[in-house]
Amino acid sequence: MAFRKDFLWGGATAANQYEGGWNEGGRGPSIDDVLTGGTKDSPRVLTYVLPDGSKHTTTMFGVNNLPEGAHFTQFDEYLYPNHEATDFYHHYKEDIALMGEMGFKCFRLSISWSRIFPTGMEEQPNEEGLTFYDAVFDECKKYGIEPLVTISHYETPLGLTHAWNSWADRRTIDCYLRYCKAIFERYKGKVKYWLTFNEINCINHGGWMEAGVPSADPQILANATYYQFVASAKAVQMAHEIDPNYQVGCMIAFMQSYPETCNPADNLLNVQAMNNGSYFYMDVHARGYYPNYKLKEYERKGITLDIQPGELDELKKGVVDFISFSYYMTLVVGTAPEKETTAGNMSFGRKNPYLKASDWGWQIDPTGLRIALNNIYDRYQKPMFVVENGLGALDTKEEDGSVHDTYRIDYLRDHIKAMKDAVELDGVDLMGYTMWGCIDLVSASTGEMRKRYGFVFVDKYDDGTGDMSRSRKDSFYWYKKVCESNGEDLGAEPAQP
Ligand code: BGP
Repeated sequence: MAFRKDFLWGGATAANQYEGGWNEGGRGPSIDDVLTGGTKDSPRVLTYVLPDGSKHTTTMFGVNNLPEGAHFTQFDEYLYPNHEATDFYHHYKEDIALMGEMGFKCFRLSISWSRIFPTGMEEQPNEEGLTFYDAVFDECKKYGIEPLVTISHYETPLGLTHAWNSWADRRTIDCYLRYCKAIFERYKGKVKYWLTFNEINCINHGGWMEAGVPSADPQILANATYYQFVASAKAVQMAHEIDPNYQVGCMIAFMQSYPETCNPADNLLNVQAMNNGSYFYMDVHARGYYPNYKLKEYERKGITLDIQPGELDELKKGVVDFISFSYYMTLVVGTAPEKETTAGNMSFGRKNPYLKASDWGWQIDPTGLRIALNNIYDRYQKPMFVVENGLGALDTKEEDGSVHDTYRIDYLRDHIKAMKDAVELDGVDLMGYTMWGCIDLVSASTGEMRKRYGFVFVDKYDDGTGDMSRSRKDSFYWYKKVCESNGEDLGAEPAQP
């Protein structure tokens, strides 16, 4: 058998895209509650008012230099898909039962920070919020499902942004640690696996989504990143003190890229792209110090870090127990003038003529996953966890509720096969696999519902309609066999054209 006996097969979600119940149970607003819907061609926007009452919008990736006194809020004329999302808040029993039926060993979810600390700054947690996740974890236990909890998944409390631009200010470290203490103590014995920040490297594409920072200024974002590293390192130590069984990981959107040609200049560019895009973040989390290539870059750009006495030691003491990452596609970098570009997970790049792409332009590359697993394991020799992978696609629900998503099965089969080769033939240490968006949810980048990832279809549409009913797609039955056979039964390969 290729995979470990205790391999954690499952699915992944995030509260902001899945949970809904945005104004229930004492929850405060998060940075996603002021994000409208969008499409791949017309970006979602943030809505805010100025002190004179005038209404404004800005794109979330372009948000920078907002005028003084900007206050983010909802406008009646827009839909905010994350408010209701796909309503896990009221469907958690049904959804976890479906996960149990598929044979999940693991369910990755995030805790909504503003459900526990409504503005992020309270001294005491919101009991109603804590109780909700007690119920969720108890439900998981019924089915023998191990929760994997992301502490911060693109859902910083909006109160922190209004107070001091969130992670742009070091006071957020203490707020985050108060939140960690509340959940580490409360869920001791119920949760074992934690991730400190989702896709922390996505701060490279602007401060809003990852960190609630309304800025794209490199100096501000360098410190916001540093504060999160310090917070993560302290959280790792705190977790181990509260429960020595706790396993804490980092989470990076792994941007595997290739040089466009064998021109050494292209290869050098690729090394730099991999370092800046992904490895820098893994290096600090897994090794406990800033790599020289980043320190030199900061020196060249005149960027300074707000390092306080003792903090560099904290980074060393708080290295993570395992490395997790999301993997959807690969990119190409090159020095020659660009011919054709394509989209990717929070990224854009050159077109790879050897690969097909999804409906959203993400280049599908199972072999790239094997390469990524080898590269990461070689660099750190720590256990790895693929905590996101999947295909966002247009699904059609038939009248009888069925969804024939063979394209999704093909995508997942090929990626699981690549993981299997990395384990069996290359000997990497892999703990688990949680497929992204196991129950349909709102897309993070576009805010669309029609970009679906799930094994389970949720009757919810981009115009806000739908009765939220759940139905099993063909991939549901396929994944059940994968879980039951510990990855041995991947179903028949599709016939070659
Ligand atoms: C990752 C995020 C997820 C998720 C996924 C798919 O970047 O961690 O939150 O949404 O990508 O992306 P999208 O929803 O944009 O298709």
